[in-house]
Amino acid sequence: MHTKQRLVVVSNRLPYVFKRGADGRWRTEHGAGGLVSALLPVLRDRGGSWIGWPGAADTGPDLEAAVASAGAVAGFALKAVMLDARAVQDFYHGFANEIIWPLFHDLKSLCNFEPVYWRTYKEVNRKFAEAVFEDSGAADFVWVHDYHLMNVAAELRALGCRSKVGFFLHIPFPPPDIFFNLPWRLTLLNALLQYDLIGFQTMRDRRNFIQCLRELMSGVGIQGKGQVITLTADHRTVRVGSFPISIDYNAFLRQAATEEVAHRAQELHRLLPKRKLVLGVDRLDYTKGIPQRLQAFRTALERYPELRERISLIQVVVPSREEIPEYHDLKTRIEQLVGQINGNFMRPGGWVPVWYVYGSLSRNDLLAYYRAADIALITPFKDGMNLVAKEYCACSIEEDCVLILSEFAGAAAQLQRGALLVNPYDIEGVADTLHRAFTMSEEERRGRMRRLRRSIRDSDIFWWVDSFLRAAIAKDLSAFPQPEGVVAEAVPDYVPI
Ligand code: GDG
Repeated sequence: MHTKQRLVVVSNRLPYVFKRGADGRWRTEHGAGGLVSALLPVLRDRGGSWIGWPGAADTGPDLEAAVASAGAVAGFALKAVMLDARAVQDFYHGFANEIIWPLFHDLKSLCNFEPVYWRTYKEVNRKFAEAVFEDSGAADFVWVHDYHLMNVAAELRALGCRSKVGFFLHIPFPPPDIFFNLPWRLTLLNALLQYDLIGFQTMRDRRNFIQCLRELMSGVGIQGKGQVITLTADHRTVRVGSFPISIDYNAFLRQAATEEVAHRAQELHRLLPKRKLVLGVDRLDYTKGIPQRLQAFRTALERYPELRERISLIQVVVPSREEIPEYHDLKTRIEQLVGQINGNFMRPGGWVPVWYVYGSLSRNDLLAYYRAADIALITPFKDGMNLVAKEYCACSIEEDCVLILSEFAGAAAQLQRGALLVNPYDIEGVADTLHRAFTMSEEERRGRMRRLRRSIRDSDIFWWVDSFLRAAIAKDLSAFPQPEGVVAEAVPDYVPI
């Protein structure tokens, strides 16, 4: 994009959270997360706007005014797309979370292919497109985010929009045998091809997308190789790339080094003394593999008695979608397993094997857990990237700790040379890897963690924003290196016993 080309960011949620206070007035909170902190300076610098849903089904002119004044403070325009309760139900809870989320995470048995969800998805995407069209000119670059808004470019083209439009998918893209279950598969692929640039987290996601195109559509041409390639389909040229998202490494490092975080981390070691701390941090979600991780921890205690009293698992579960039966059942299952493990192994007045936290942590507390943990155990069945893995490494200032990571997290493609990769379904394999991490020499721990931190530092969130925006206009597509160590396919390096 030109140096000062206006940027229009479009995401399901605005970068601010709007809540009505007891006095009836709207309160505005800055949204957390790397994406928001990386894009705010770009928007302030180039000018532009952020379009999204303010997150409240309770609409009205006073909410629009609250959104506009939050934008005035932020230094760029904020524009709300208002959704009524039915749209939130059928588009957000329905199509996005009961169809695309499970399907794209390879869990098709959890999908509810309700036709009304698709109709509402199209309506809501049209509403977003209308807001973008009103707010942008042909010279602007429009950047649409994530699976809630895959149809926006198609709706924009139908309105006559000629801007360049890019799309980034934060979750995985499934292989053909999974994707083909979607009743609206062809329409959705055609809709994606209306973007000028499509970004995926990994080469694997990009390969899956291209295989779906090849198997469902005839005459898709592919030119180039490397991080960004060009597709020709139906007289359109579309760039497709893999851009592994990252974190604001320096901000995590700085905050982890504060007195406050160091003090809280020491406090954790004082409460759980003379043992190694293993950490899991996840939103309550069936893709995260939490019950299987607990089973692996139990298996490790059974197979390796020397770990007893010398290791504790801190499992933080952040509440999410609890009103949905699958999530409620998952929570019950996790709590049963924690109870069983503690019941079987706990010693009166002493060691607690699993320290379970159900709730959202403050950022300082989260960083204190990262700093205190000797081993991070991150075992999703499938994950677009997994930022917790990168944040853990950034906060591991002493560099004396181990990352155990699922081979099915997008982050594995970049971090496999420093992390211990595992198959999250292989309970005994994960247990053995936990033992390996526990007994690893200090030299190996430091060598691996240094390598991980270097790769994350060198390709942080600012690198990610810059490489996506450059890929939209670059003349020479061969000049897009992947972060250090990225491989097309991550493979575990443990040998099952
Ligand atoms: C998508 C994809 C992809 C977690 N617990 C607390 C807390 N967190 C923060 C972490 C981290 C974020 O939440 C979770 O990051 P994930 O990477 O797991 O991603 P999601 O936002 O769920 O979703 C994912 C990502 O998009 C980016 O493209 O990596 O694969 O699913 O930043 O720090 N923060 C606080 N308290 C907590 O208790 N303050």
